[in-house]
Amino acid sequence: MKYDISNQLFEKALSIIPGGVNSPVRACKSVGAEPLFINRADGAYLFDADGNRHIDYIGSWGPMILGHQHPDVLKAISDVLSRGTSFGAPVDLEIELAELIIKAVPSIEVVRMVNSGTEAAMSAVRLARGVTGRDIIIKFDGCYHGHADTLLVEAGSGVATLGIPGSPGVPQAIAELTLSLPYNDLDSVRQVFELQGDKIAGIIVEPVAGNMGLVRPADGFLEGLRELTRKNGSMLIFDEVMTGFRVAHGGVQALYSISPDITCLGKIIGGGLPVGAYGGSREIMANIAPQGPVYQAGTLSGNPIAMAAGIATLKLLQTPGFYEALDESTERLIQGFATLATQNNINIKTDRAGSMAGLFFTGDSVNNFEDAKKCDLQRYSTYYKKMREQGIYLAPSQFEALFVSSAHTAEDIDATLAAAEVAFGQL
Ligand code: HOZ
Repeated sequence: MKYDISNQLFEKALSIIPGGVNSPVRACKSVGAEPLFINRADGAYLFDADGNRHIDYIGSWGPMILGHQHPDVLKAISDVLSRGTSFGAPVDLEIELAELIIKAVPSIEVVRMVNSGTEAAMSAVRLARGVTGRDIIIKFDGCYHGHADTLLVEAGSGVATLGIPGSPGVPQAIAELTLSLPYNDLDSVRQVFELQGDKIAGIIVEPVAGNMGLVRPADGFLEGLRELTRKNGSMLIFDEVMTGFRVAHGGVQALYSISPDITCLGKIIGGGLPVGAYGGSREIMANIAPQGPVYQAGTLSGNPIAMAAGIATLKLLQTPGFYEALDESTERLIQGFATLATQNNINIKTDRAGSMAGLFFTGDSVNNFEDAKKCDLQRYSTYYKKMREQGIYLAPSQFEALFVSSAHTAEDIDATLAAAEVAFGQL
C-alpha cells in the first residue's frame, strides 16, 4: 500500500500541531509507523487519503458500534441541523437521551451531559469528593480515565503507550491525592482502607479495563470494591466510557449486577459526536449545581447535534438480538486469532468482553498492568504493521482494545483472519 498523501499531510501537520496529531496514540509512534490520514469512513471501512481501504477495528476508539455513516444516525443529524447547531440552552433532545441512558444503565436515575469521557470522569471525581468531604481517590495502574490532573497517575492508554510515568504539569500536591493500586488486587485496596478508610472519597475503576489492552476483572474484584466502599462511606465510580452500551446494553454493571454510586459514560452515547455523561442515584446527583453546590458546567453540553446522534444510536441498540450478533462475530474473530497463533507456535492471549477484545503477545495470563507491560511489544509493532499493510486497521498500541461493530460482516472477519494468517506466519 502507498501512503504518499498521508505522509505528506503528516509532515505538514508536524510543523503546526504537536506531534502532528490532536491525541497522542494515533501518531502511531510506539509501533514505529506514520499515522494514516483518513479521508472518509463507511460501514466497517476507513478510506485513507491515498484511497486505500481498511477494515476498521478502532471504531473511533469505541463510539462506532454501528459502523460508520449509519443511515439512521446521519438522518437524525441532518434533521436536527435545520433547527440550529448550538443553543446554549435546554433542548428537548437532552431529555430524550437522558431517558434512554436511565432506562438502560441500572444505577443511573439522574444524568448530566458533558462533552467527553475526560470531563465525565473529572466531574465524577469532584462529585465523589464533594459528597464525602474527603480528598483521596483510589485508581488502578493501567486504567485510563482521561487526562484530568487527578487521574493521570500510572495511567493506561497513551500514557502507557508512550511510557510516561506521570505527566509534567500535574502538581505533586494533586498527584499525592491519588493512590494507584494494581488492578485485580483486592488485598491492596483492603490494606489502604484499613489505614485511611475515612479519608477516601472514592474508587474509580474501569470495570473491564480497556486502556492497558483488554483485562477483565477477576472473580470477586468488583464485588469487593463495592463492599469496601460501602463499608467505608466512599463512592464507587465505574468508568464505563468505553464499556457502556458496548459490553452489554446496560454496561458492565448490568452484566455483573453491581451498582456503582456514580457511572461515567461517553463514546457510544454520542454516536460519533463529542458527548460524555455522568450519573447516579437521585440523591447523589442532587449535589450537582444548580441543584446542589458541586459545580460543573459546559457551553456545548447537551449540544443538539450530538444529542440527536446519541439518541439515534441508542435506539438502534435496542434492536432484539443486536448484542448477541455482535458478540458472535467478535468471538469468531478472537477464536480465529487464537487458532492461527497456535498453528504458528506464537504465544498469544486473547479475551473479549462483548464486542471489545484484546490480544496480548504472551504465554502468561494478563490480569493487571504489570502483566500487560511484560508482553512482547516489539512483536505487537510488527504484527500491527503487517496487518495494516493488508488493510486491517488495528490500534497502534498493545495497550488499547479492539472494537467490532455491527457493520463488520462475516466476510470482513474472514478477511481479517486471512490477513492474520499471513502476519503470524511472518512474525
Ligand atoms: N485515549 C483514547 C484511546 N484509549 C483516544 C486515543 C486517540 O484518539 O488518539
